[in-house]
This record gives sequence, structure tokens and C-alpha cells, in this order.
Amino acid sequence: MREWISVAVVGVMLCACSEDEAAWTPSSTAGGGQGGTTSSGSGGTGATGTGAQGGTGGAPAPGQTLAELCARPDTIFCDGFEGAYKTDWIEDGGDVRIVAGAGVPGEGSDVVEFATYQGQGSSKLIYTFDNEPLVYVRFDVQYDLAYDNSGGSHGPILGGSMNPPWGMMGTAGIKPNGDDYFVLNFEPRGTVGEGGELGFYAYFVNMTTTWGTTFDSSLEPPPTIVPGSWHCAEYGLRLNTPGNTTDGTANFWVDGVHHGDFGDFQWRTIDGLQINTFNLDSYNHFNDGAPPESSPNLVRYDNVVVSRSPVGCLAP
Ligand SMILES: [Ca+2]
Repeated sequence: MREWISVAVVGVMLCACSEDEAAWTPSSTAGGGQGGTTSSGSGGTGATGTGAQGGTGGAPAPGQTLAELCARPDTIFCDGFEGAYKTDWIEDGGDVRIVAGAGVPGEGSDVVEFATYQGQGSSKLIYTFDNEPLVYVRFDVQYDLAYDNSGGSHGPILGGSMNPPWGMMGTAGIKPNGDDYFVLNFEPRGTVGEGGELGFYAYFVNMTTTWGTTFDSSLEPPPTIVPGSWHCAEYGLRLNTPGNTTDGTANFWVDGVHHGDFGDFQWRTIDGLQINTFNLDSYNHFNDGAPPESSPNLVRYDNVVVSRSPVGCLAP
């Protein structure tokens, strides 16, 4: 088993958009994972722990259709992107497309595709909702065979601010105070196609750098991203008790495998700051050069569900 890895992100951040997200894992309700303990990493605060060994982490068993997931009482929002994306989303510029015939086998036809290229480094859809203390987001994601994030990238962001959605945007390098914002990105860690895997990148009150903290799975095999393939991804964020507490958590699953609980997060200090924003996002720094519009970086998403409880993968 690999060690939990905590790495402070100190690279040049050129992003003018949000760099944060909040994610969580309920160690009390999501069985199958042991709560992590925080330790100091190389310049950052990291979750150290054993993580779940292939447990479900409280996620429901697979065998569901998107329609069934959308109908669950805990579901806040869902979108299968058939024909269009729902008008609940805010499109904040970017290059967002609906692609027919590219769906996960057995579940619809259309997906949403985000393109990034020279002059278009960020494409995303923003969804805001009423304040929640515990939120899970599941989606299917496919990185194009030619996707290149070797110059740095970011992905979907779950978070909150006192002024949603914009209060958690443009916050790169701004350490949260506890009464302003927090973010938890669930995104490629490393270069896709060269061992890059899904993991966390978070901004929270007790992080020890101004550039956020990353969290990777400790399981073998790691949640390595396979370009051109669909992955079932899910993550959750539980807020800490208001005040000077660190009982906030985060966790994630990839292709139905629970990759552990991460703990000791102080996401906030006041009760008024809660989870209220999700960005379905593709952001590329292009620090090593951007592709032309004619051969863009492409990421596809489908079957997004925002919920108050773990959701799980679609029926195989
Ligand atoms: Ca679809």
C-alpha cells in the first residue's frame, strides 16, 4: 500500500478562475473507510490514513439507472445532458458542447464535452443550490485519447461561499478565513495517460500553504485515469462543526472503489458558510503550450447527480 501523499501545490498558478472545491466524506455514515489523521507533509497538510480497502464507503450498490438516481429523495440535482444541458446550469463562457452518441453504454446517447485550447483555457458549467452541510457529487468522466494536461490542469469543484457562485471563484492563492469560501476539486493528479490518477485538491482554513493541498489515494491499484474510457467518479464533503473545529471530512470513489476518508478539515468557522456550488469544470494551465482550437483538449462528462447521500455508479 502506498502512503497517503500530501503535496503542497507551489507551482505557478495562472488561473484566473476558481481553484477551490470542498469535498468530504462522512466517516460516521459512510462505512468502509477509516478516518484519516492529519500529518504534516512536505509543506502541506495532508490526510494520512489507511483508507478503505475496496469497500463501498457507504455508496449504494450498483444497478441503478440515471432516472432511478434522479428520483432518489436525497437527490438535489441531476443531468443526463440528453439534447442539451439543463437550464439550471450557468455557462460561464468557455467551449461547452453536447455530443450525440458518445454516452456511457446503456445510459442515454448524449454527453457534455468541454474543450480547451489556445485562448480558451477554461470551460465549465456552474450549478448553485441552497446551503447544505453534506453533499455528494457523482458523474461519469472520459478524458479524450489525445487529452494533454502535462502543463497543469484542474477539474470539477464542489464548494461554498457567502456569495454563490462567484464567491469561490478567482480565489487561487487566497487562504480561506472560514467566513468566506472553501473548495474541493476532484481532478487528475499527474498527467493523464502517464499514470495520472483522480484525487483531491482543496482550499480550507487549516491548510498550511496559500496554494491549496492535494490528497491522493493510498490504495493499490491507484485510481489511474485511462484516456478514452469512461470512469465512474464520486466524491463527498462534510462540513466541520462551526467554530475552531477540524471535524470536516472528504472522500471519493472511482469505478465503485472507495479510496478512503480524509479528515481534519476546517472548512469554515461560521454556520452561515455551507456547501452551495458545484462547478463541472475543465481547466488547463497550458504551462507547456496550448493546442490550437482545431485540436483541442477534450473532456466528456455525463450523468451528474448532486445528492445529500452517497449515490453510486450506474448499472453496468
Ligand atoms: Ca447522457
